[in-house]
Amino acid sequence: MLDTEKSSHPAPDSFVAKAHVDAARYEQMYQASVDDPDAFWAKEGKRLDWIEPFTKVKNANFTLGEVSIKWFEDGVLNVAANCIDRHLATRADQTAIIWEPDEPTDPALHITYRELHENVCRFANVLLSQGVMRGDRVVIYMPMIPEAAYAMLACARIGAIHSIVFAGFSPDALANRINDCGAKLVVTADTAPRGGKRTALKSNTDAALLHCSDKVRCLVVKHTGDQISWIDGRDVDVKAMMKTVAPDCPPRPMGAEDPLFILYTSGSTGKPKGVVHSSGGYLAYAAMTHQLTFDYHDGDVFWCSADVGWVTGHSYIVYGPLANGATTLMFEGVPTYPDAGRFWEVCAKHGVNQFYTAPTAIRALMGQGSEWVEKHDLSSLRLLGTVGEPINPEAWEWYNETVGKGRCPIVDTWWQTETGGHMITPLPGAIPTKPGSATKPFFGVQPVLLEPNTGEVIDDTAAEGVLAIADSWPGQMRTVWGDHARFEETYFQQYPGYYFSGDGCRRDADGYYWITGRVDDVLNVSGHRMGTAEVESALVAHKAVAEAAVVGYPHDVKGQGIYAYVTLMNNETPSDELRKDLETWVRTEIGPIAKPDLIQWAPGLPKTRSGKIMRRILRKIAENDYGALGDTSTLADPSVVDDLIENRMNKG
Ligand code: 6R9
Repeated sequence: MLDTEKSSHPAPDSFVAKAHVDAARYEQMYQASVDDPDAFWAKEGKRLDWIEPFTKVKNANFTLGEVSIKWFEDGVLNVAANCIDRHLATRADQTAIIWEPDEPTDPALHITYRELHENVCRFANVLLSQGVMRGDRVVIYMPMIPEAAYAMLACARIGAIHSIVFAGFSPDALANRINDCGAKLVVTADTAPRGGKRTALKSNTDAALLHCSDKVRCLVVKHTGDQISWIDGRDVDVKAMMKTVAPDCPPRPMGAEDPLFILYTSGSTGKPKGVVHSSGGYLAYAAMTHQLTFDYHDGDVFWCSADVGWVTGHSYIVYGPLANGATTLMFEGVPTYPDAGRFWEVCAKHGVNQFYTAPTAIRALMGQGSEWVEKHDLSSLRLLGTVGEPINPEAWEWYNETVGKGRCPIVDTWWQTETGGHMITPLPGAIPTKPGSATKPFFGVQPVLLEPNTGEVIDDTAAEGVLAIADSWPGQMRTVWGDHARFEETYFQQYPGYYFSGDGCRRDADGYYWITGRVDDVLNVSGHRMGTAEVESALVAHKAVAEAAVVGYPHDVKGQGIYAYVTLMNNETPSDELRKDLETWVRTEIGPIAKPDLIQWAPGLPKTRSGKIMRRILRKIAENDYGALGDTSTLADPSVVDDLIENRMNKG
């Protein structure tokens, strides 16, 4: 076992010499950012081009009942113009997006800023022709293809609010999101190739739209040419139409606080929340974190392997990099297709300088052996990053040694859909890393550890508690779409005066932060967030199921696996067939990422006398940790616990 707290990895001197921020500058800038946030962010806000400059900087109130977050509120800008137009004078012929297709034998695309401009303008004109107006919502359900970025930026250009739904979600999940945000239009593609398989996006969209207003239009990108059904008057062939509309479309002036996008994410209760992000503050924060966390310099090739369906793809494939005039790589495929060397082949092929991925991918590839990495020339790599979940020291060491050859700093970035950008992360030239620690706060971020029960701030440097943030930062979410009360309840109620992250955290004697995982009923499966309540409600919607309780358990590759305890209806009998049926059922209700890894038949669930399921106990059983079951005396029927232990799924 490594003593990770003591294992400190400073960046090589040659890296520090060129870095945007070194140790002294980090200390000085961090202090300035918390001493006088208005002055600090007034300067950083000027990273963007403003149509009307802002005169106000920060205006935030975390008081329950009055929660309001505004940044640069009287400024006027356009996000697409910041990501494209302002670069045309100096870098029109520079590649903005490198697109790497699923099949390595298909040609990659290099899209210049000039081409990006024309494609986004044409896409925007298609949206306008379909009656999409400022403030309207557009749902994007797309493969990882350039048109996904065009669609996002086209919305931003005309002031429409996009909401991307990850292409792995089911028609039901898609319909719920279309309806929740009242989208006027859905952008999709015929099919999405991934790892040599195809997801039928158009037919999923057809199925979803059966549950939506018949006014919702459907723009279809014919990407693979696979056969699809077509409804005249509702469906529009985007590529064909892009050829007929004008190649220019003026960017619409937008208020800094106008919503840029909505992104649905899971919480501990209820249906997924529509997290709303702003235009000005979000973009300034995404741009700044992209430049400083990854130490991005002009001419570098940056690759974030996330999907644009997640916040990581929004901030670090599209908005952050493009606002900085970067070259950003977009990959359609998966790490293991056609073989476990694909990531490294792509890094070598395109001369990637900064590579950003999830611990689950690193673990999966580590399991395939180092020879897949060693086949490829990774000398272009200068920095590696991780996001989405805690990284275990073994995976960290492998990433560091085998991929980074010990010379690439690893930035372990802690942040959330809600935070818009990195919150706790090493700045690579400034902060020596420790395997498994997200290290120190980004500028303007004031983390505090709270005692979970009393909510008191823990002042000791070395401490453990729940992680909250004491003041606002520009990338913070502004509200839950259509439900501001839910925003306040979820993030500001339990610990008054703070933004509550939902994560547990330890701080070591050096002031480094170590995220220990969620303290609520949110699962993190392969870096994907999921509420236990969502999986449970999918299970109980099955006719054979009376009751279900879902918990996470440690999984070697996924970080957490989904463990479902299922109580069947009286007239049903457990069988392998039924188990398979339930797995398929959850896949169709939510999507493949929500499929339970283990289903245990539970004649009864441990409940308190008031009928509350004691998840703490179920978690311990799933973790194989019976010694720590704790007090079971408050259970209505303690004997159910013995039965559950007896019939546990992943024994040994
Ligand atoms: C960006 C993103 C957020 C949750 C978060 C935490 C976990 C993210 C992490 C991490 C440990 C890191 N998380 N980054 N845990 N170390 N570097 O992942 O957003 O999908 O909203 O998930 O992911 O539990 O609360 P999102």
